[in-house]
Amino acid sequence: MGRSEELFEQACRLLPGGVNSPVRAYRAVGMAPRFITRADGAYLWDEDGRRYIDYVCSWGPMILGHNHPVIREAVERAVKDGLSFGAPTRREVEIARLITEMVPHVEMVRMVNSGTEAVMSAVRLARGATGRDKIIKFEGCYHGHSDCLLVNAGSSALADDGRPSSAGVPQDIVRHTLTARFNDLASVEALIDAWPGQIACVIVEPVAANMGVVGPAPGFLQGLRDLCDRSGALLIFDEVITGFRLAPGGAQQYFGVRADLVTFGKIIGGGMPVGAYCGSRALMEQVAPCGPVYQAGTLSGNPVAMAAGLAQLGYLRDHPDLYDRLAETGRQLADGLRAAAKEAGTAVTINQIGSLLAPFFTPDAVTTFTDAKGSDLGRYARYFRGMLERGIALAPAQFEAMFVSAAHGQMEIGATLAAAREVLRAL
Ligand code: KE4
Repeated sequence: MGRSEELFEQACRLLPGGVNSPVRAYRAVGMAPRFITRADGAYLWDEDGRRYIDYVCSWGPMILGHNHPVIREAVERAVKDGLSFGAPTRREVEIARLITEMVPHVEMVRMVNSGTEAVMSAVRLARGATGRDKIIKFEGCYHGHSDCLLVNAGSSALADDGRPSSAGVPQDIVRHTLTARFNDLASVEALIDAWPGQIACVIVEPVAANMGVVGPAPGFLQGLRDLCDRSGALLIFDEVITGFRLAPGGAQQYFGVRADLVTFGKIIGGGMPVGAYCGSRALMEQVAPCGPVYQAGTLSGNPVAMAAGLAQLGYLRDHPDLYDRLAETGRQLADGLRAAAKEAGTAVTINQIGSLLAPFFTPDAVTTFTDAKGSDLGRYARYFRGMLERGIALAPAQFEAMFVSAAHGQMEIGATLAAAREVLRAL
């Protein structure tokens, strides 16, 4: 038994499922998770000293690669001045200014500690600002684990029958959460027509990255914008994954569609626990202490976390050419995986947008959550295990994404595709 297995046995006695977040337990891929000791660039090392090329990238934050000196040095400097003050600091002003400079249509920012908190707060603000209770989300989209969003959620909170995706969420809470189908504007319009004047917001992952990766059909996002404008609902882009990943200005810039509220996480913390929700001054000034929508947090805007986030966002602002390089690496990976699958005679559909991609074991196009669910999940699990054995760490579940970082170079892409050719043949 390896050291990861030994640790996992101990962990299962102390932590639910042996982990602090369900997907890390590797249940979807039928093996004990690797316990990681350190990371650098595109690589992870586990407790048994094995090295992996990492395509989880901490589920998105590590867009520059692990242990980037610009971020590490910023954190080392910040730590020397103390960890937390519970008082406003200069860095919170600086990162808020930077976000408003990089992200279109954003005038004000509130920092929180996770994507879940950002989305929960943005939905509360939408309800407070409109005086309406109903919200529309999309089946297969995941927006963190706050009660009203654990309905038909994707990724590790999977459930797809309109009931809460979790025990402990009262039906009375989720009755205000209506579910439409991603890439199906008619399903949204039907809900808006069924509840005239009652929809507070439509919340969407502009690129659905919790059902694997599924991009918006042409016109879908603009269609949501138009439906919101016509109905008085607010459009919330949950950019916890796409924010600062698709472009410096995120999905609003990448797709040219304006959201009323935008939520961030992951990349804006540079690896530290940070989330944020942002929007116009008119909306954001309805948040306490200047408005009636309450939200608070002991460690929100934590100085060390802000230092990491500022360093990473500042680097992304100063190196906009990085996005073309990340997209090119994504394309190279996607094309290489398609070629490997063809050579192996294995039916695989690869969806790729910028530095986000996902394989689906199906011969068919995957443009909806139904399509994604129709792919061969068992084959994905075998593919995952084969790649892990060859030193490639992928998302340990089909309904997740592969994340590419600036540290993934030609050597890493070549090694990944070589491993994929072997594994796909053996499938
Ligand atoms: P956190 O609370 O995990 O920081 O963010 C929640 C969240 C919100 N919105 C979107 C679009 C997200 O993808 C997430 C979290 N993503 C998952 C990956 N599917 C995080 C990994 C995990 O749950 O351990």
